[in-house]
Formats: sequence, C-alpha cells, structure tokens
Amino acid sequence: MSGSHEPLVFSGMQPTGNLHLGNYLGAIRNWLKLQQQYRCVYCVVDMHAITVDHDPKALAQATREVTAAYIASGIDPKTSIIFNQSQVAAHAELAWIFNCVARVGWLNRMTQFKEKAGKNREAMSVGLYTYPVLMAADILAYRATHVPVGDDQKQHVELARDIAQKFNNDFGVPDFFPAPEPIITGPATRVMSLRDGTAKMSKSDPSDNSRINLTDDADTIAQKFKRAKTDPHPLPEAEEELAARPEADNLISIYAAFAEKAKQAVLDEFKGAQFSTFKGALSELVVAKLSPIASEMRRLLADPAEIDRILRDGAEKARATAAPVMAEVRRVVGFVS
Ligand code: AQP
Repeated sequence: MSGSHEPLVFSGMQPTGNLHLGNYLGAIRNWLKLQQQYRCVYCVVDMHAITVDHDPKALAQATREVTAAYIASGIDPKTSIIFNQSQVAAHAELAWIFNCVARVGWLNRMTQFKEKAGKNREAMSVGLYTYPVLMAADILAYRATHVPVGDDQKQHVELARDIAQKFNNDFGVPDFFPAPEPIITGPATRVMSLRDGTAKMSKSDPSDNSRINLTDDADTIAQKFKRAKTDPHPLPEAEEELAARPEADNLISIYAAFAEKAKQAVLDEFKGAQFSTFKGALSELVVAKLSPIASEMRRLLADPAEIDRILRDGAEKARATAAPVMAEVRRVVGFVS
C-alpha cells in the first residue's frame, strides 16, 4: 500500500479506434476484479487521443464506444467513476504543473514515444512527447495508489512515481502524492499481433487482421485466428518451449487468459495438436467470451444520450474527488487564489 494514502484505483483507455482483445485482457478485465475491492476511477482519455491526428466526429463516437465497452464488460457506473478526461479540468491543470516538475531527460527515455514517433520525431506533436506527464496527472489528481495496465504502460506508471516523488521532495511535502503502483497481472499482459508475434496487438495497426476487435462477430474472429501467423510445428509439451515460438506463445496465452488456466495446463490439453485444431478451440472460446460483450455494447450504443448522461454524472464525481487535491496543489506550488 502507498504510504498513508487510502487505496484508490485509476486507469484509462484512449478512444483511438477499435478496442481489441489486448485492451480487454491486459486492462479492462483486471479492472472488474478491482472494483469489488477498491474505489475505482476509470477514464476515457480523450485528451490523450488528440496527441495524434484525429477526426473530431470519430473521436466523439469512439469515446461513446469505449464507454460502452467498459460498461458491457462489467464496469458498473454506480460503483466506479466512469467519465471522459476532457470534462475534468484538473487533468490539464496538473499536467502543466507536472510539465514543470518532470525532466526532459526522463521523457527522452520513454520507449512508447520512440516507437510511435519512429524516424519522424521532429514532426510529432509536443502533446505526444509529454503524453506520460498527462498520464501522471490523470493518476495523481485522484491520489490513486494502484494503476491496472498492460505491460506496455509500465514505464509510464514508473514515470508517474518519479514525478510524485520529485514534487513531494521539491516542495517539502513528504507523502503529499502516493507512489502509484502498476498492477500488471494475468497470463496475457502483452497480447501480440496475430500477424507478427513480436509486435504488440494495437488499435493503430493498419491491418485489421492483426487484432481481434471486441465488436468482431463470430465468423470474423474464426477467420482472423485461422489466418493468424504460426510456425509449422505441433504444439509443444512444456511451457519453456514456447519461448522461441512467439506466435504459439501468444495464442496459448490468449487461450489461458480466457480459460482462466495456467499456460502449462493449456499445453497439457493440446500438446502435440496441430494449430488447425487448437485455433478452432481458441475461436470457440473467444467467441463465447466476447459475443455477450459485443451485443451489450450494441444495445448501449443504440442510446447515445444515456451514455453521455453516464459520462456527465461520472465527470461530476471525478471533479469532486480531484477538487480538494487540486486546492492543496495550488497552495503548495504558491498560486494565489
Ligand atoms: N497488446 C496489448 N496487450 C495487453 N494490454 C494492452 N493494452 C494495449 N495494448 C495491449 C493496454 O490497454 C490499455 C489501454 O491502452 P491505450 O488505449 O491507452 O493505448 P495503447 O497502450 O497505446 O494501446 P493500443 O491499442 O496500442 O492503442 P494505439 O494503437 O492507439 O496506441 C492500457 O492499459 C494498455 O496497457
């Protein structure tokens, strides 16, 4: 537990396109378990989404879709706070203050920026560069102590810890912000592309065949698994043998996550099987788990006004939670009010 701070869980997802199986297994599914135990704040991070080129209409639609995915997956807006980031000004305000706390050297080490910018670094938005600072503000505006994320976000949560610590030290307010801990659990914390076992499954991959979207129908899911890249060997007996077979490892991990079994238990069942047999069983399992979510998402999206009402209600609760923290932050920093 983080110092004297009351436990609070914060996490978010970008409305940048189709949510996929990686977002679900790496993040949303773990959020459900946490909402039974802790106060939870689950955000649709629309301000992060504009760090890359975007279409305003598509952003609004994607914001509603992500909200629908949260609720359809089992996040209860009566228990957890669900809202979109742009509606709570504390995120932008604290991000500015943290921009003045974080060091350029720290941001230069962020691997996600390097991956997203590639050779085009100079042409990227300043927002994409300072993305992890906004993420630190998202977390710390609520003094969140736990952040359930996929493996790719670990470095960003560590940066939030560094920013919290430096703020506390610089302003002589020990324990003002907690050191938030990443929660990265389950057998599928980094789901890989179905076309390349060494690349992360991602919303922004131009190939739709690289991912299973939460809204894909049964046929599409079966087709995508059928076409998924594999190697020519049958499934191995021991988990260690998966280390050199990234595509096999990925498919076994997805099965293990949905079946709630260890990877070795899945291999005990399928050792020696051809991929064609295993892929059939995998499709069936994934369809059984995802189709109720997809149909609930469709039901919710038929009433966008209700989704907007849930977001407004959540934003009001989020503002009320962040307000006392921000009042103290302004005083600590020396802003006259
Ligand atoms: N492939 C993945 N495996 C496990 N977890 C994943 N997450 C993302 N991809 C995987 C987790 O999902 C949460 C939300 O991610 P995000 O929307 O903030 O953006 P991202 O991490 O950049 O995800 P994408 O899908 O790759 O989006 P784009 O392509 O738009 O950048 C996070 O907890 C993340 O760890």
